[in-house]
Amino acid sequence: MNFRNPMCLVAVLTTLMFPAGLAHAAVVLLDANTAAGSPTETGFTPIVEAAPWVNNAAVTQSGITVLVSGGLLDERDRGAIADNGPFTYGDLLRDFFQGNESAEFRMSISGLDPNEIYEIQIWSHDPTSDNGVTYSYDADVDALDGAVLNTTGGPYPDNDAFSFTRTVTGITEVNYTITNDGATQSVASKFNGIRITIVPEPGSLALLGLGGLALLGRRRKSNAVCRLGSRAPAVDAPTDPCRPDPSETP
Ligand SMILES: [Ca+2]
Ligand SMILES: [Ca+2]
Ligand SMILES: [Ca+2]
Repeated sequence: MNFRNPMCLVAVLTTLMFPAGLAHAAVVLLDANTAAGSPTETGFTPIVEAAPWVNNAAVTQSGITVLVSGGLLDERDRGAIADNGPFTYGDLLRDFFQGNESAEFRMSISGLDPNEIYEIQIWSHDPTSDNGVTYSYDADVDALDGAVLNTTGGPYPDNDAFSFTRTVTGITEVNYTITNDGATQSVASKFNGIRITIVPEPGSLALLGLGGLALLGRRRKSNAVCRLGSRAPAVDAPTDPCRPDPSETP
C-alpha cells in the first residue's frame, strides 16, 4: 500500500471512517421507569405502565412501536447506581418492569423496515436481588437467542452489561419472550430498557467510500495511479476508485 500517495491514504481513511461515523444510528431508546418518576437515562425516552396490572406500555419512535404485550406484573426502582468509566447506564438499569411470576414477560416490536439491518439490545437485570438467576429471551424469528446471568449489584463494566443483543433484517415485526430460570428467589423476569440501532449495510458503505473517492479524484484532477497491493482492481476497471474518469473534461 502506497501511503506516499495522498489519494491512497485518503482511500484508506475514508473506508475506515465511514463505518465509524454511520454505524449504529439509534432509532429507539427507551428506559422502563416507574410511574412515580424514577430517573431517565440520558438520551432515552421514559416509558411507564399506564396503570398497575395493565399490559399496555407502548411507545413509537422513528416509526417503530415497542409494546409490552403481556406478562407484566409491576415495576421497581432499586435506587441509584453510580456511572463509572465506560458504564454510563446507571439510570437505565436501576429501574425496570417485571413479569408476572406465573407468566412470561412479552414484548413486541413492530414497524421495522425489512430493508434495514437492526441491532436490538434489551437489558434484563435486577440490581439488588435474584442473584444467580439467569434471564433468557426467545424471539419468534429464530431459536432461543441468549441468556444473561444476573449478579446482584453488578459489576457494570460497560453499557452492554446485562443485555441481550441480536441483529435482524428482512422483517417488519419481532416478538420477544423474556423468562427467568427461577433458580433463586423470584421468578419474575425483568425489563430495564431497549435500544434499537440501524447498522449500515457493508455494500452501502463500500459505495459511499467509492463515491467519496471518485469525488476526490475529480477534484484533484490527478493522474496518480493508486496501488493497493494484491487487492487492487485492474487499472482500466471502471470501478477503480483511484483513477479519474478519463471521459471527464478536466
Ligand atoms: Ca430509568
Ligand atoms: Ca447515566
Ligand atoms: Ca430502566
